[in-house]
Amino acid sequence: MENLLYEKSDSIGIITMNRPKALNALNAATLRELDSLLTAIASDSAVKAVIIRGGGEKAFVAGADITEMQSMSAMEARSFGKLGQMVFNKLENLPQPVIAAIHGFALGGGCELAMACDIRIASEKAKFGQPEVMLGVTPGFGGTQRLPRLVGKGIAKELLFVGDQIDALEAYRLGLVNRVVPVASLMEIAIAMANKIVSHAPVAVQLCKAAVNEGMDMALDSATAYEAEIFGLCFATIDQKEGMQAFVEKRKANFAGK
Ligand code: CO8
Repeated sequence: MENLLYEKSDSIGIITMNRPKALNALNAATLRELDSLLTAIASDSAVKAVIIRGGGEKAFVAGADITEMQSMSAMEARSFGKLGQMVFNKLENLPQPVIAAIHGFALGGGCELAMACDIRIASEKAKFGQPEVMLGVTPGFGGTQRLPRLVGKGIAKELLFVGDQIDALEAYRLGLVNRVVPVASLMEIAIAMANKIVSHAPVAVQLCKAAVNEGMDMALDSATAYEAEIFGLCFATIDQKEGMQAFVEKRKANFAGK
């Protein structure tokens, strides 16, 4: 891959957005690489959690690639937007939980990438924003939809219309990120969280993710009915038997992921 790095550390897959000279801006080639990588990760049962981070010192991702978009026709821009949306939807619905470890700029498509992850951990130096209106465009990789779902309609509209950058503490206050941590500890804390997640029953974690993602788009009675189905499904796993047996025997569970 030209624009991404991928490494596996135990059962954690670590994706690094790797165009630091362009502050990891998302061009079509990067989105296609991410698409292929996510397809591979989705079917890799050895990977139980994923972390996405930005390469270099300055940025998580500073947006979609403006130089590539500059001369696009309306139809080309529409296809580019659809490519980004497809990849971010795939990321959001990846079976494994995904943590964004965000340092530096997460602007435009970078903020949209972070919002498609399950959990966002920001360094104290991270900056967030949807500055698209300053370029004469709207967000196009799901930002107008995921931002209000995370922070509410009014705050989302302010961020979208005003376009200001906000710092990590403000992003935390608004519910855009889960935690703010010192720059030097960002990856250590992200990996510790991922390790804690992977120590639990992987099928149960994946079903929790599916329940939240699917249920949020349903009426409450349908969503709770869906929850009952997947709760029942857990009892078809070896891990449910092991988890409850271990509790009764007062020992640590040893999950097989089945
Ligand atoms: N695209 C392309 N190149 C970029 C981008 C970007 N989004 N951001 C930074 N770069 C490049 C710069 O051009 C520069 O390149 P070079 O060294 O060759 O001149 C290099 O990265 C370093 O950037 P700066 O020199 O500007 O660094 P500063 O520290 O001075 O500033 C900023 C950092 C504030 C992050 C500044 O680079 C900036 O404002 N970047 C653009 C941020 C932005 O507007 N992002 C939103 C882009 S639009 C978008 O994401 C829409 C998504 C949906 C698309 C749907 C398509 C249909």
